[in-house]
Amino acid sequence: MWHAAWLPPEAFRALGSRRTVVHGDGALVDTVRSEVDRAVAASGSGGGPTYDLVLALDTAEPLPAEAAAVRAEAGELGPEGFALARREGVTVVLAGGPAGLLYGLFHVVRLGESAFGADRPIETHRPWAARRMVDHWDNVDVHPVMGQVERGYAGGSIFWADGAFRGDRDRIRAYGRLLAACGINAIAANNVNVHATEARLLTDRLGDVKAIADTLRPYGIRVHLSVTFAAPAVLGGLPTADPLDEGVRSWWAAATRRVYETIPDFGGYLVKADSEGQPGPFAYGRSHADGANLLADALAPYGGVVHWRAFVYNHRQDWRDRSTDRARAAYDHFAPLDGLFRDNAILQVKHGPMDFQPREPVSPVIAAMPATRLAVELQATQEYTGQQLHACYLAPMWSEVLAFEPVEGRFAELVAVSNVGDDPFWTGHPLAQANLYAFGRLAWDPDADPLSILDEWIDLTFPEPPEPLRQALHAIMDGSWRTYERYTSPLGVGFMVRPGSHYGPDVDGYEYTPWGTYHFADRDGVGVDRTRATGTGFTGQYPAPWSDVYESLDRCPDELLLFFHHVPYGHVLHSGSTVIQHIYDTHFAGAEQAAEMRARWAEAAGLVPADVYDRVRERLDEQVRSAQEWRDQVNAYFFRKSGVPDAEGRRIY
Ligand code: GCW
Repeated sequence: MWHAAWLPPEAFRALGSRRTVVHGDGALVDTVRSEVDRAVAASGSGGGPTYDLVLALDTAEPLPAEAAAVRAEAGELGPEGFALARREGVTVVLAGGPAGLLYGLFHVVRLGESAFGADRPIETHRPWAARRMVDHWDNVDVHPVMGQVERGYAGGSIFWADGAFRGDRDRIRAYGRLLAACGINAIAANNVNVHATEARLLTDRLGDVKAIADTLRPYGIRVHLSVTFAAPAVLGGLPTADPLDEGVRSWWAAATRRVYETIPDFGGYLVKADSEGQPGPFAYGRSHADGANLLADALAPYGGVVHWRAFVYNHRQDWRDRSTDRARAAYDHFAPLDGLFRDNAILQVKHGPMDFQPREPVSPVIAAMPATRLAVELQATQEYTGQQLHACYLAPMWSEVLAFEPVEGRFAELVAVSNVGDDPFWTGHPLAQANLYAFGRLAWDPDADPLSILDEWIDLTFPEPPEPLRQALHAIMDGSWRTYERYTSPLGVGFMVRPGSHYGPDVDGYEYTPWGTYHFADRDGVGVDRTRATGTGFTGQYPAPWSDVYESLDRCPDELLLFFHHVPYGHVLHSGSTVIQHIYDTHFAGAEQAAEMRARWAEAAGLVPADVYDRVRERLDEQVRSAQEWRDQVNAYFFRKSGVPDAEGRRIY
């Protein structure tokens, strides 16, 4: 069996002990009914002559008087929105559509007893974005290098094993339930790197995709598929995959028609093209707008969308060539195409210009394409943030990204790379569940406070948590992203991870590789000069005032200094410290904080189930070990390069 994550039976206690009536029809309303029945059955009560909770579609006829009163005040709810109020001893959830009723139900679960206490004024909830999606980097076959799940740190895939569909519908259904309970309504079921077997999900393996879609549908989740741009050639035997070729266009039209005949509510395609070896329109001298529009046109008759990734850069660059800057690539490729994409083409942009580092500036692409639908891609799977061996609560980082003023309102949806696998705890590290939960909540409301989200997650996952447990969890998780940042690469410079696995320190691991991920440390200084004045000019991709803030050595925020500037070790930060002393101080502090996290977890002993306790403790042991390794390698490296001793005389090897 698997861990209940944020839906343990106890979280349904308040609901299950009430008498509930459900008004409305349809498959999702049936799901709501079955959730209520299950909660009632588990609590062994729920009887009584009157009702305490009304869950109603606003179109249901007749509506009980309490719900009609809410309808009179609620305003436009939309298909996924709902209103909640409590008056005279009855709680009402009124939804604008069946999915809204499901979200309203899970909101009642979140509220617990407080949904049934004192009167509550009407509150309305509507998702900020219509699509809230997770992308699985799950392979169907076990890939010789990447395994079953690329960058997966939670065991195998819940969908695929060794080339076959696993067919574990109970697990997939349980997954759908978890996703719905945090507001997620779409998934991509396979890796964006589409290998030979995965390509066939579009054609003769479509039945597997249908099985997943059928299983997730009762929880309001639509399935999308990663496809290879070369499909007409590799699957259809055409001589070309040129997006402007008529034969290619009809091939995609026919393939897409078959998909919708099989899965009428299919979400659409996800494409990684001309990126890290995946095929794309460049081979035919066509643009990425041509490529995306080809698929958008095939999907349009059915209301489908194509998510087209902007992660396009030269991964075969020469480290000797200082003029090529990977950070520039997405903007250079895509900003000139603004306005050329179809309405149902969504450009999916990683949140930073590089690649999911613990600290990056926000991608300038997001502010540069006002006439294009954009999705911002976040990475719940902790590729560069401790691989689910380290506790690293990412919502504070994501919130910073989403609140960055030039990008606010510039993107239409959020996507996260999934951190889920067939591990009993879903995410390897039980505390990493909070990242998936928080992603869903932020995709629903990007302004939500990450620490309040964490409290929601704590209350659901550990129902009625004793205060010491809540405090220990906050002590461990609230600042865990910044702690991770402290003991890894300094001041926004990024990478310094072991090539390939991306786990653990290797300061020069990427310094002379073709991947474009350099720090340029020498005996005098460190950092990448990305200024317009003397560097790669990347700062010029930002709108004012950020183009000037980042350009200026004085104004550039400390945490991004080495992303934008190459400075001497003695350069004084806004904090008052020198760069070299900052490196030493943060690395000693970060490793110490990791040890404190482990100490705090001891307080949770006996307050959480033993299997959760043990799993987290094991992982904290590894985090402490790894943080020390990072500390010692990074400090030794910079001490040896610079020759500058630590002002506090601590041990550097
Ligand atoms: O972060 C990098 C990963 C690759 C991944 C790629 C991408 C799916 O190291 O494993 O490939 O990004 O986002 O496409």
